[in-house]
Amino acid sequence: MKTALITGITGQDGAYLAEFLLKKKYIVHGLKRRASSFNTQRIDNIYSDPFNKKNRLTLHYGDMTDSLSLIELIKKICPDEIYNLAAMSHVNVSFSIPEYVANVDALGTLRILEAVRILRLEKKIKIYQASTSELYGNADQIPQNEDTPFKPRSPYAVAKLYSYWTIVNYRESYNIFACNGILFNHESPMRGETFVTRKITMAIVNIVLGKQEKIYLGNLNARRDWGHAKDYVQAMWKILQYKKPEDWVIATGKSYSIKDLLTLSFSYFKIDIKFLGTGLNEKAIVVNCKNPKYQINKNQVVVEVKKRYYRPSEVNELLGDSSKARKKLNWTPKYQFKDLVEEMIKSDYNKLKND
Ligand code: NAP
Ligand code: G4F
Repeated sequence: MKTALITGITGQDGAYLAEFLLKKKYIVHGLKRRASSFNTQRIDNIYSDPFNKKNRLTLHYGDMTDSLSLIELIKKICPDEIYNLAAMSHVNVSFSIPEYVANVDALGTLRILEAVRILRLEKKIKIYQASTSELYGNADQIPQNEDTPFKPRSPYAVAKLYSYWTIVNYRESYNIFACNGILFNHESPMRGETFVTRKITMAIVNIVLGKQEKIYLGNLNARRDWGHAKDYVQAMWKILQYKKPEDWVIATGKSYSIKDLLTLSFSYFKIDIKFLGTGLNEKAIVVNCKNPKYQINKNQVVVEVKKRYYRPSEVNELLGDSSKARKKLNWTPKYQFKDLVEEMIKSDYNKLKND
């Protein structure tokens, strides 16, 4: 039985990855930070009593800003694999708390690598680092692959760039099996509620349920390569099973705009929308609602743009070329964009209809 440590186990990816590894018969340890209210909802379905002898999932308090807890934990567990997923992962929020983001998203990775080195576990532990397509910023090259130069555009992306190169440096300097997964956006019903996909699926459900009139958004013209988190955690595992440590782009190879996402999401409820205006004056109105069950009026404004959701510097388009992973890891995403959006809407509908 292999043992894995997942930092960020309470997040979207951590929850899917823990479930995936438990199915592969791993013993799974997760680092969770202390919060004043429960932060383990995403893993409730796989959590069992720690005193149950068959239990293979254990949570430990710790924090990416606290070297001592990381060293102590890695020493105690001595895992075969570490998946470093913990991060302050919201790009827009990173402009408000850049120093904290550097501490967690950049130095946090250094702390993990140093813990492994100090404990002389370089030969035993493989490390996966949650790198990101945000590293590319407004890249000159579309699509982006492992050779595309990085041009980070936010404190989040700059911190992740530090982590990216620290992983490469420790691999080259100390021969640690350390890899970057450069993952493009991936979503799911467990996506955080302030990321644009989930913000939109929840708001549209609330609009058709008559609980909300419209949704306020930022840049509607940004494009992202959206995949399903379930497909992407499988790639993380495959990256650590490959014969040598390398860096990998994981993406679907298709990009859509925020407007595409809105149009598709409304169409799930048989509502047609139309966009009017530009920039901060852009909005979407209903042109047709084919389902009489919903109290939606023709010409109702359902989307408005607000400056507060614009970023000081935006990444306009991300589109990934994951040919390397498809060829060498035999990884291909199973989910199509439409299926992903439908799954998120259905899940939100079931959650919100009785609220
Ligand atoms: P997420 O849902 O925001 O989860 C982040 C996790 O990190 C949560 O468990 C969070 O704990 C934990 N965390 C934050 N600060 C911490 C700290 N100081 N100490 C310990 N734990 C801390 O993010 P995700 O979508 O699962 O993404 C996982 C990783 O992949 C992140 O590093 C993200 O930057 C990266 N990434 C994500 C995507 C994507 O599209 N999802 C794409 C590329 C890369 P709480 O639950 O207590 O908040
Ligand atoms: O959903 P988002 O906040 O995700 P973003 O910024 O692409 O970052 C996510 O993916 C990265 C991988 O590329 C991860 F590294 C990162 O951790 C995170 O998971 O925004 C997507 C796009 C942006 O262009 C944003 O400007 O949607 C645009 N947008 C427009 N209105 C909005 C909104 N984003 C948010 N969150 N909220 C809005 O109201």
